[in-house]
Amino acid sequence: TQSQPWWKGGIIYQIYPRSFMDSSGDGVGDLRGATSRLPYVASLGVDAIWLSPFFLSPMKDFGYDVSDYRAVDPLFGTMDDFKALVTEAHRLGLKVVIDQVLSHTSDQHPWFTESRENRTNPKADWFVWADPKADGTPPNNWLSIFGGSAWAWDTRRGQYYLHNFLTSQPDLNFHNAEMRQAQLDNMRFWLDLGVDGFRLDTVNFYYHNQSLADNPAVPTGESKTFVAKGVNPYTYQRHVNDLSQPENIGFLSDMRALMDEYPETTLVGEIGDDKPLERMAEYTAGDDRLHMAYSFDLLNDQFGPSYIRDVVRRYEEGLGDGWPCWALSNHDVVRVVSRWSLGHEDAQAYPPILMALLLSLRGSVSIYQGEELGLPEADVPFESLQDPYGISFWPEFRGRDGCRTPMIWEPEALGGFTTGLPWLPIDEPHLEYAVSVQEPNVHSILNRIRNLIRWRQEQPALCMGELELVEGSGEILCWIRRHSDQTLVVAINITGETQTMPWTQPVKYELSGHGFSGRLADGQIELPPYQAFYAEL
Ligand code: TEU
Repeated sequence: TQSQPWWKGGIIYQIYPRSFMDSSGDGVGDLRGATSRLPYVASLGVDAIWLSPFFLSPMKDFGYDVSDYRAVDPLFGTMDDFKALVTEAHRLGLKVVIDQVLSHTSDQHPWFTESRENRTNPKADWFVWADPKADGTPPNNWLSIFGGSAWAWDTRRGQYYLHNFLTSQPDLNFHNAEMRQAQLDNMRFWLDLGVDGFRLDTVNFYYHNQSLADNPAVPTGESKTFVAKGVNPYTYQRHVNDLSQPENIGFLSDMRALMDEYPETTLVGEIGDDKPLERMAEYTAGDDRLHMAYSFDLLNDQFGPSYIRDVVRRYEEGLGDGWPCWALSNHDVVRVVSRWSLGHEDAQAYPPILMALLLSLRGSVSIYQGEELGLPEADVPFESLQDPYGISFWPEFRGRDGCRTPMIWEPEALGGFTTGLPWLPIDEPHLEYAVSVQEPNVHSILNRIRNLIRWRQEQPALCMGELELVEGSGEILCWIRRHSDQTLVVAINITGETQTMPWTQPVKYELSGHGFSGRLADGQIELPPYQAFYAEL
């Protein structure tokens, strides 16, 4: 097998530290807790972990509002706890990717405290400040992703500041070179501590258009796509001038130059954009930008064979030499088995076939904690909501707490997650999915998925091969993956009915060991509900 960097085709397991494992009994997960569960993560056969933010933060957006880029929040532990986590991960053969929320800070960050003081201080230009219009209203029509104007009034400076998310997340001004250097220095701090990569939060939001021109409206007729379940229903403008400015590419190159000083490291950018694929291709082109672009195309509400086939086709045609990182779940969206549900799926069989789909795509893969257990979305009542995004938009949009409830280790009231009062309620229907319940059962979702991951890691064509769509496959998702050491065909049935498709090409042999029961007979691939078929060509 040709040697490839670990991240290319690698599998990353996302840990949301607040909800993974609590070692201190305060009801909030922490780094020591996470470290204690790393052997479990390693047992899944994944290559790396991605840790959502654990930095000092007032936690208005649960860590995506950073007030010190180089400090561990006491809620999560100490710097020594972080070092111990990295050591243990590396001992277990796991790479460590951490979040970097460089686009905005918390309003409690000392940079912002200084910047808002007056218009002449040394950090006056580190954030995006603008005068009101003549009538006192905000400088333009830009909207916050979390609702309302993207501008907040600051009385002391007598100016508005930009915030793409909460008002407590002021947007940094990337047109300021000193600030950019400070962020690169912050990244170097973590690289020197041995981290293997960064997940770059909202990487396309870094620069804004300095002309402060209004954003164009979404054409009527298209706006309904924004009202889909799970999406902020009040967004009615395209984000043209507040994100993805041409200058961004220069900063991607600066970050890449830094990473290139640290061999075997990676940058994966989160790119939520009006033109996602175009942006992903642009951001990962060549060897001097990002290594990977995190794909949102399987994180929305659309699903089903024809939608997924269309996504695969668009990526093959549009990504060029760029490299995607796929995910079906994360800490921002409804858990996939619920989001992609018609209401009658087989709760045992659906999660493994969705994992088979994810692991058959060309690219790297990110799995979200609990996805390997088949967890559905938790039902969090309004009184227990924590996410400000959900509190603002309830009930049209219920926010992100339903995918952030604690991991379930034991089938007990507190899920084996904590001994205290959990920060979000343990979802009772989740208890039967507990790790300790699934471990001893070879047919459990967890064991089927673990087996599948381990099997996939041994198929070079699935890890890094090219992809060619097979036409005429009906409701079956079918493609050929080709690598110098292996060519294989994969056929996947994510529906609840038996599906067949013609197959006339000769196969060398059918592959086994993946746990699925599709078969080839009489010139047809036959797939019972939620089954897959793999053969070497
Ligand atoms: O998410 C960015 C985010 O909200 C996108 O999913 C957004 O919906 C998309 O870009 C719109 O086009 C990240 C974090 O994952 C999230 O938890 C944070 O709240 C957010 O950034 C702000 O830091």
